[in-house]
Amino acid sequence: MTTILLCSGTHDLSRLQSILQRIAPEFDVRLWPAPDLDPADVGVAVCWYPPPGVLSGFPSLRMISSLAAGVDSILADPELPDVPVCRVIDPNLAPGMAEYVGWATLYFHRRFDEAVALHRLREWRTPEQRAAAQTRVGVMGLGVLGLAVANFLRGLSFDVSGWSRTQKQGADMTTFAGFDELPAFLEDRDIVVCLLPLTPLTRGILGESTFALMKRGAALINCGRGEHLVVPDLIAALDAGHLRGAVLDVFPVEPLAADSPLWGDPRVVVTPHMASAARLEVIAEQVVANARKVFAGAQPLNTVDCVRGY
Ligand code: NDP
Ligand code: OXD
Repeated sequence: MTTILLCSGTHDLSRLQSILQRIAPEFDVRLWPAPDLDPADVGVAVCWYPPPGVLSGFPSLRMISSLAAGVDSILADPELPDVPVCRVIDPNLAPGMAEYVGWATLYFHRRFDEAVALHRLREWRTPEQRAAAQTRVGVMGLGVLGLAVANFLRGLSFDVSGWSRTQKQGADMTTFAGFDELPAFLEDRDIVVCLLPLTPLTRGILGESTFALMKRGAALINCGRGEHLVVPDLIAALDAGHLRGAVLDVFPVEPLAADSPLWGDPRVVVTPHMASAARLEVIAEQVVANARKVFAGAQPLNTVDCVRGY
């Protein structure tokens, strides 16, 4: 019997194991590490932060699946086997992300950050208010999530533009592409949202040089990956008054370390990687559908380009 191996160095995947066992009895579903497992039986690996090198130990592997939208933790493995790598696209992920970014955008646009600071001081003063159409939001990454977020914000009347790697035709909003157009994209944005995948080109993109391109008083929302952000550069930009504040959902090490300066910084909102998540049932259904395809000789769905990194 072919084994589907669930492999994470950071998360307990036993609930996903139960669902997979129930819906795909033709597979043996195991949790890594499984010392009694014959490595040659493993045909599919479902991963979230797999320890580097582990996947290269399975000679019959036919497919690797992320259990989420992002695949960065899989592609980071220097010994990654040369098999298709897939991701999960839960149709509810984009609406969830739109809610989260919608909230964070309103937080800055309606100046709740200022209102909360005034509350702490017991000071009754109305922060400046303006119409949504006067607040310019820039969305970095116009993929499944970035486009959904951009459209949601446009529905709230914000002035939205987007930035991606390749040119977008017919996006019905102003778009920019590539690093050459990053300055023009950023220069007038009041709020910048990062929904990029983590790749060699995007690692550290939220750092000093990008902040220098942002207008004074702009705010940052990062829902991509923690490694997009250079924390000391953010703190320096906040201290200099260049950036106004940040809502951060993702961190290079999660949970965020207890001694991180971000916890106590009143200009920063820290949330525990909660912006949006695929449901276990959807993950299980998509993994099984893809595993069945692969063993029937067909191409799996939602594969990523391992060279491009997303
Ligand atoms: P997609 O792969 O659908 O889209 C990625 C977008 O980023 C594309 O528009 C792509 O451009 C753009 N992009 C990639 N590289 C570059 C670059 N070098 N310069 C400019 N643009 C670039 O990803 P999703 O929308 O599905 O997800 C994005 C990320 O969101 C995930 O990788 C994950 O890290 C994060 N995420 C976070 C969650 C959370 O709860 N915080 C939940 C789910 C995902 P192009 O269109 O030209 O290819
Ligand atoms: C994802 C995530 O990549 O939850 O789906 O971060």
